[in-house]
Amino acid sequence: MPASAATVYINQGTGTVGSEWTTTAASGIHTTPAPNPDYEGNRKFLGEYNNDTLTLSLGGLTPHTVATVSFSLYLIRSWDGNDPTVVNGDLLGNDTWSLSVGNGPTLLSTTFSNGNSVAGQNYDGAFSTYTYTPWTPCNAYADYSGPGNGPMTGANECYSLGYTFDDPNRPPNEAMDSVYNLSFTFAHDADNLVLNFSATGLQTAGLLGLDDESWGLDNVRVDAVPVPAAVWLFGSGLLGLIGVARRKSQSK
Ligand SMILES: [Ca+2]
Ligand SMILES: [Ca+2]
Repeated sequence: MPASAATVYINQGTGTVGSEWTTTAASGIHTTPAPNPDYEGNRKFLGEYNNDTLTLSLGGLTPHTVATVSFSLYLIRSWDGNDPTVVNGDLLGNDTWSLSVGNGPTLLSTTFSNGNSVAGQNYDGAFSTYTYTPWTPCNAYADYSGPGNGPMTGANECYSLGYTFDDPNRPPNEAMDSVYNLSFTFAHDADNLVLNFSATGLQTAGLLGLDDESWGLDNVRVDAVPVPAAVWLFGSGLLGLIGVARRKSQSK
């Protein structure tokens, strides 16, 4: 981000959920249960959500032409990516997470997998910001050779939040979560901004609901890049030159 970027919103997930957030589900601050000591300690975040939409509505933005939204996406338990398997009429895969701008573009709509040996995910890491140095790629199955990108491609953290899942075909109470630090910059000049964070295709109450597949947000930050003063100066200077040129041509 340029130095002139103005931070207009930060939510570290440490307080109550502000009125700028609306959601299709019960909203709250959750605390990670048993964090991996290799990472930071217990974290508070907005969640947990299932096939829900979480909307952030901001108003009164200063004049700007570009906005950036960045955040940590927590993917919890058994996200299946593109798994085509159907169990009891329920498709395991097509586990999709999306971000769109209200009355604007879809910034991301893609599938994620937290470790499914038969199907990968569509997310390829394009919007991940890697903050750890040196950054070690997370990959739930490093030798994954199936279609799509391997599970956890582009994740900043894996097995770090302390969530576990009991899959009858896997070791009991297996650690299963991932964190993606994502950032999107897009053209935007309205004085209000609506962002819709959502998921679709997740297993719901018919199976295990939130104990099966869920997600949350942390460290949400929106930056609106002000129209630089230099642009205004250049613009008025240009108008002045045009005025001079016009007067010169009229004096001929
Ligand atoms: Ca699952
Ligand atoms: Ca699923």
